[in-house]
Amino acid sequence: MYSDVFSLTRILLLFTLLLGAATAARAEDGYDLWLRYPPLEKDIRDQYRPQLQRLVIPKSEQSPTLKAIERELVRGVGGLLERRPVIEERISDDGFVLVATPQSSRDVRAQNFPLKSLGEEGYLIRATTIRGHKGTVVTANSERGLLYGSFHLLRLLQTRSALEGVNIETRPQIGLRVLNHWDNLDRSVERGYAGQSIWDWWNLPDILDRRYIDYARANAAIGVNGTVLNNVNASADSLTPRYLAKAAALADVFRPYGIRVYLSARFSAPVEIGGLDTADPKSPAVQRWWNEKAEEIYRYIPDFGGFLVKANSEGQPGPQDYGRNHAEGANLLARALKPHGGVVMWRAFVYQQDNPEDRAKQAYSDFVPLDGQFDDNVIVQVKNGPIDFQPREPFHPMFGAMPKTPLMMEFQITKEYLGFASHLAYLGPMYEEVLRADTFAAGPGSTVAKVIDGSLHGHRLTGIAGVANIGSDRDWSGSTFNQANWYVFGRMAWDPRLGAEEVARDWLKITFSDNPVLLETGLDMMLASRQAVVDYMTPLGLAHLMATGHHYGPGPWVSDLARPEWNPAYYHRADKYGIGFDRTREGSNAVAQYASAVAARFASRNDVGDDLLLWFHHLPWDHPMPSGRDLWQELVHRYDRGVAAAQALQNQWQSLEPLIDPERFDKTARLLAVQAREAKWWRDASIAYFQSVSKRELPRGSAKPEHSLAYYQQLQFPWAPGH
Ligand code: GCW
Repeated sequence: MYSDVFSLTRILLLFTLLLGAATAARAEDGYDLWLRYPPLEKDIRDQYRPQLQRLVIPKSEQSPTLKAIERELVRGVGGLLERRPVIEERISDDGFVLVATPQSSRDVRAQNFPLKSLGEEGYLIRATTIRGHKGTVVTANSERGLLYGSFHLLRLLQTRSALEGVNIETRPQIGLRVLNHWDNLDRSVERGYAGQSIWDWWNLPDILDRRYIDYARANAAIGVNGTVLNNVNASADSLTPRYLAKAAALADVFRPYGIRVYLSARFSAPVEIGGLDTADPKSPAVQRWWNEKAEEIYRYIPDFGGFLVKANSEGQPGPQDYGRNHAEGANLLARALKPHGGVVMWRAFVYQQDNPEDRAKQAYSDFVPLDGQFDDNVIVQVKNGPIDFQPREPFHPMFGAMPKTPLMMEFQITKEYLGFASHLAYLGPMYEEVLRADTFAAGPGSTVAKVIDGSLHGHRLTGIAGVANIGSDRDWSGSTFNQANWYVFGRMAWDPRLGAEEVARDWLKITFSDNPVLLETGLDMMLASRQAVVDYMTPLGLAHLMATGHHYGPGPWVSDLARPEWNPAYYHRADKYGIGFDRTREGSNAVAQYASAVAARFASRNDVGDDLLLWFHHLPWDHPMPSGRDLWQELVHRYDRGVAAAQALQNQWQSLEPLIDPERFDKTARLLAVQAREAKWWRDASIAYFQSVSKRELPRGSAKPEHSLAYYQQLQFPWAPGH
């Protein structure tokens, strides 16, 4: 079966290659992501051409990865330089690119490159002279390393970086770099705003869409090495033989690209598809069921990565249904996977119905006491902030607080709370803000990045997940700029110390061009965009003010839902006197979940900073702000500032029209118009509401909301996507 699928894949690849030739002539519809290889500017092409004339990739017949590398380099170099490199067996002249491990090439062996520290996935790209010939070597300890190195080489060309004297050594700082698809078996995508699921579950495994290969290429190019195919709100059917065969077909396509497949496992699967009457982790029958299930899965997918589990969260089943804790639940699955080398990614996104404790505190309360009780192939997956992917949250207090347990980061790439696919919000600055946040867990410098790359507490199992923004839309992510969020996730997963700006610059060059005006304006737009969204939706540390359920648009007035923490009013606590959630000792004392230096800063009105002020403090409307305004005026000011920023994005983009192809220009322009309109809607509705509570006059110069509060309150969006 194995080799069959491989030959199928091969046919598919050939097909892709043929189609690829046609793509070049096609309009710029965004399909190519960062795998765009249109001809570079002539002077740059002329510089590169002599350096990239021949490709030397010693390979064995069986290696699909090396074939993928060769195809990509031929396509990439051929496209960018408008000249196909010749394929050679051995270095014969100057201008070679040698892609080989020390095992596959005597020339590489002879150079004695320092590969030890590069691990299984790192690589080295170096300008060198071999037997008198000048060229470039891409080398690594494994073919996967060569794959990543080859994509990096292409990136050097795409960003017009010099090859002369090039000397790059890099390895990923985080082991598991995975996308989480919240994709359902009916092809709907929870919180998906870019069409349907790209997984055509119904027609798998017989029909293999060519998108699967392009998906794998795009991910390999940024170093993503795993994908969880199905929604964490999982159907147990994903674990039935019928669906395992489908997942296996995808795993076969992804394997040459270094991408492993994982599945979300429903905790109650032994009952639902196993015919048992319990899913209790202490039941021997349940344990046996999971052990056998794991064996079965590995028969389909020999390199299966493992399970992602959402348990006892928002109605999902879990160990607590049987009086067991999260560690007991996670270990049940971990023990089934252990003999096969799989891991369990156990989510910490939990909050309980009827638990009166501040929602921001509940995950910590549930998990931190379990530190040290998880098996060694369990990694706990923690969202970046303690509530839920809000435009801005403080870092999650669990980071740094469980030294004996590997913790992985969960970012959301899809913009559930940041304007869906239509708003431009480059998430690089948000990821950077979280990764660089100092937990002080082991003194100053204990950044979140160091927690998740394992260096702070000496963990070898490390990971980072991004909830994908990928769908069946032609441009994959619903807009060109949304692609940048997938891109920056991958780049920062490889190196969490990278800056958002640096990645944005690369992305702009690859996606559009290296025109200096375009770069400057594009960077400005991208770097300002997330703060703009914060300002017009949830300024000053406010959170969760979105409308109910679908989370589209403002709903700060909502206060009548069954569970308190579903209500925006629970989060902002605005009344006649003031606004904000008191999380100091006088309030919920959530600050105490942070290391003392951080707790002291968050607990201080003066030191916490404007960005998180109302997250941690309930303050009177006339509280004086550093700007000289009072809190009410500052709030209105932030909303105004957000609207102005959204308008600025629109104007800046207009100025780029001559520099951008019509198709991508036009779609982006239309989306930016939507954003500007919706920013104003957010601002007007929020101010109308907060004014009805605060009874304060609008500051001078600040426009009255366009409509009455009642108008905004009656708007309904029953068909909003992703819900
Ligand atoms: O952000 C919330 C979403 C839910 C999601 C949940 C989670 C998959 O609104 O749609 O469910 O978080 O992360 O589990």
